Amino acid sequence: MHQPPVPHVAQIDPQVADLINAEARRQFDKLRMIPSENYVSLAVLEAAGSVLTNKYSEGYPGRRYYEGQQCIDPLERLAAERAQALFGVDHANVQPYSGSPANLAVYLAFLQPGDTVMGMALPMGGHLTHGWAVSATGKWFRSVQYGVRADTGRVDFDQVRDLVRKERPKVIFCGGTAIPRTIDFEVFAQIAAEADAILVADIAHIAGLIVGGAHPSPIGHAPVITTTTHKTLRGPRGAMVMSTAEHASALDKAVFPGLQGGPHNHTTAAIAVALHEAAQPEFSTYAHQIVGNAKALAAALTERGFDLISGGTDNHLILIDLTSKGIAGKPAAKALDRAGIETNYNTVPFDPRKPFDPSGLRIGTPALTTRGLSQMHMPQVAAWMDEAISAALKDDEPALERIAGEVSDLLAAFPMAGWAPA
Ligand code: DSN
Repeated sequence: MHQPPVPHVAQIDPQVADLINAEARRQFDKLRMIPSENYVSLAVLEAAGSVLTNKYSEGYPGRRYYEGQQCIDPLERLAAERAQALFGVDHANVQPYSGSPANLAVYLAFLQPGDTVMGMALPMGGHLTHGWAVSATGKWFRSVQYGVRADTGRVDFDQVRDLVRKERPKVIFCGGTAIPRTIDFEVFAQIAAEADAILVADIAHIAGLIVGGAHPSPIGHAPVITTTTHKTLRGPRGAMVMSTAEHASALDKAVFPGLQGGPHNHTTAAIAVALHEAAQPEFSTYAHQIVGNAKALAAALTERGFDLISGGTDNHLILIDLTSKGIAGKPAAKALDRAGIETNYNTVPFDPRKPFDPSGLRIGTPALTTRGLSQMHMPQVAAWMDEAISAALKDDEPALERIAGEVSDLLAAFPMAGWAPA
């Protein structure tokens, strides 16, 4: 059953309780390999489920539009101070509801509609809010997009430099959602300086790796940093905007009252707990293990003939072009899910297929690392993935069922916060 148990939900609304318990069980049984997902601790779960959800707190500590902030003000200060200490930034705003609002706050703080913004194109590994055409950021701003080199799968800095010189963006985003390699914040900063552009590092995917010392930090290179709190950082669904002192006021005004109303105080509490956990020495072990697992998995997949974008990984994420395996990303992801392996289909750079039926598969190791799996398990994970994809090509459902059973048998030995036998 779900941990902490949900007896009151079960009594008042058994339909919802059944779904919560079933999801907890599903998370226990499956090899969860979506690189933006994780398992939070029981402490984070408890804080996120607390009575803090009852309270409105529009404004900032000491400057609220509602009374009764005796506990919320110190809580929000604590969360912000922990973020500042952990990341080494002057200022942290912990109120953004999630990553997209955090990035929108950057636009509101520094740009007028129609101004030029630059970011990595979504199919190249960027994010919708980095100026992709279907997003408000691509519709209401003049967006210039960069990508990766076809031969290396890595950021094309020649293209970035040329575009910056020609288009003079006011804001440049680096970072994204499907980048398997280290982000060179220093080079981005040098290029941004040529145009007096504000460099924004969106570290949503790698925040936990940065804190744990398993990825270089953007501090000193990017004056503005956005991140979600629920990926490698292993906190609740939420986000933060961090910056130098110079940009603090503009960003705060953009988050509230520019974009949002009352902060989600239960989330703020859970972020504070997650930041406390991330400050412990064992978090560094976890961060390095994520990368160790991803590298071991990438090597095992390569040995089995999988075509990895950029030839491997430096971080938590692996992007596979399945073309050489004779299957598209979507049917592969669906078959893998039936085999107990949860992934997401994804475009690959220069993908000739459509985003809803792309050539690639995006996988990662944060959740399975939290679960306790290590390098020694990665050849088996690669073997299951290979077998499941071969089974999908032959419509071999019994093979997928067999793999799902083997996956669940392995995971039974690795406890998770959030589910325990009844
Ligand atoms: N949805 C997130 C991810 O999966 O990477 C990005 O917004």
